[in-house]
Amino acid sequence: MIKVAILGSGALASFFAARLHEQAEVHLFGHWREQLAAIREKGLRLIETTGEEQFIPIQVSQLSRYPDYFDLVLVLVKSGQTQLAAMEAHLLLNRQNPNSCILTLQNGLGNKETLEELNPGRVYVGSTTEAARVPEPGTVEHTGKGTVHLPEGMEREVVSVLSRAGIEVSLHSNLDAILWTKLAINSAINPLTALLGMKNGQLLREPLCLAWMEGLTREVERVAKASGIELGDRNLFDEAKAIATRTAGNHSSMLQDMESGRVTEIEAICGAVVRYGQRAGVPVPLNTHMLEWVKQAEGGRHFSLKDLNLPE
Ligand code: KPL
Repeated sequence: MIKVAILGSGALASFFAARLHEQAEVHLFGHWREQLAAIREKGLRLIETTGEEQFIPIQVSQLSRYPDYFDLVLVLVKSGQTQLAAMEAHLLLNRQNPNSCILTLQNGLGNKETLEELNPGRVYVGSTTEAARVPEPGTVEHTGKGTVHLPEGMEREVVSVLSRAGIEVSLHSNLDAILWTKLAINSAINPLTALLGMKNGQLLREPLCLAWMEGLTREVERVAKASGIELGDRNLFDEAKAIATRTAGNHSSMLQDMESGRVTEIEAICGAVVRYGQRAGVPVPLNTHMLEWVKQAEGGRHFSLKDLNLPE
């Protein structure tokens, strides 16, 4: 049985642990004490999209007990914790197995590079549209069925274990297009929902929010093209609206972070657009505003629609 370490203890980490536990020897390594204590005590309560529930025994483990042990390290920590995850993955990965690898499915850009500094040649980056939330410690609710997008060269055993676990996997020759599309969707949905306390679908009913979503995605499109990313005929604004429609009732991950008082992933999302924009010489005023405002909101400032006038 393939040995899988999952780094993270939030919604997606818990969801993937629950899905994989029958197909792999799964260990969860995280830092969210209440969540880990609840899982240790009673198992993880999984609520499916159908409302069905079950308790799943998940092994919550300590890093020092499993050096050089795992064939796959799945990284699902918030992007601000990737540096720490790189060290943890370095410790846990079984380097005797030439096929052992690290897979990040985190939001934003830049995580692969951070993980690779300590683990060169072992890191794959993918993307997922699975959606989940933790309504209370010890419980994970699957709020939207999605896909795991992986590069074509991904280790076969990893593709196979995900598929056997009932997760839809899609392989891509041009994963960059997927990653930049997800970046555009995240930049269009996450900061607005986090600032305004809105569910994803509410954005579509506010003309001002739609104008922001259009402007934010157009900036990502321009930066991607200037950075040599082949987006084909994808319209990133349409993709963002489609995801907001499909996940209308959900709180975005950034709104969930804001509600729980956690640092958000704004640096890996709008921050990444700003950094790539500077490198490519493309101005991105809207992503720059969102980056600044979400940081202010993390510091306690409250926003409403009237604070979000579009810059000239
Ligand atoms: O990935 C997301 C998130 O909440 O982080 C979606 C659902 C796509 C919204 O941007």
